[in-house]
Amino acid sequence: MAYGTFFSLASGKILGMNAKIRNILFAIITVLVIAFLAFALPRLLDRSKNKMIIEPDILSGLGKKASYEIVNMYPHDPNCYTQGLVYEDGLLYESCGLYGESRLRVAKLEEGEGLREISIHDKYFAEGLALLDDQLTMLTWREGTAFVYQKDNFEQISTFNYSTEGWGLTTDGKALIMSDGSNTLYWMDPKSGLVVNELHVTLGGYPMSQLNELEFVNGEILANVYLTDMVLRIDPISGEVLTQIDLSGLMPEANKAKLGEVLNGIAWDKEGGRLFVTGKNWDVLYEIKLVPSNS
Ligand SMILES: [Ca+2]
Repeated sequence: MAYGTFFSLASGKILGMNAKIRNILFAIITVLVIAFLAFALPRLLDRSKNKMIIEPDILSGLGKKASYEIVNMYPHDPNCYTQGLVYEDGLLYESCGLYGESRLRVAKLEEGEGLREISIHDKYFAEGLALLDDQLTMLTWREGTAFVYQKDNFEQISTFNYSTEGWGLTTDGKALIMSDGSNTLYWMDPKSGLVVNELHVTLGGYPMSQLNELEFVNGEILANVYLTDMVLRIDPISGEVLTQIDLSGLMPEANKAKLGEVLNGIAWDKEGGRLFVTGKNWDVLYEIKLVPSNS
């Protein structure tokens, strides 16, 4: 039986409608099917395609303590007081802090030279940065304002407010995850900034504070501990520190004498399985591999 015949018989019998109404109904359903095929289906397929990315697992098997091996070194803007660092498609997006010097920039990984840069108003101290759905969200330190920019042209789309200090920022692909210098991480709605969950980070039952720049890797969270060479691997459900990663030895000589020019900035290439780290005003950005450590 042809679909049209079936539709006519079924709708006529069940709904008891005349031919005109049936034709209108048929037209509406046809339009809805076409609309679904044109708009919804490609998005569903695209989502399933994104889910097909197999993120290389670089964290399992590390144990309680880990160290690193340098895989590659790339140039980094020594004038950038790095606060947020994100990698996507060969590009590094970075927020640089300090009052009067804050900037948002993007550079090719291999070149370090800025492809695009915008200055942030003098009254703001730029902080953490996250990339979600082609939008960059950038925190500010004590100003309680987050700025949302279009990834491609740095056009400002919106702002939202939050009540704590703003330190690090990353995303699990749905929510933004923020640090504020304490041992608490905040899951926030990316549009409103409303806190939807809080996680208290502990090591052996003790709070681990000074959590700074963040990166969501393999379903877990990596966090710089401010003023140290330590990166913590954090269980996003329990808040427990799974691994203490010692990155001492990466800081360039030129930065050692300057207070505050510490390790800060973690970025993850989830397709290539590459982990990048740098520091405030460092002239180098490292690709590193994490290795178990007994010391
Ligand atoms: Ca990051």
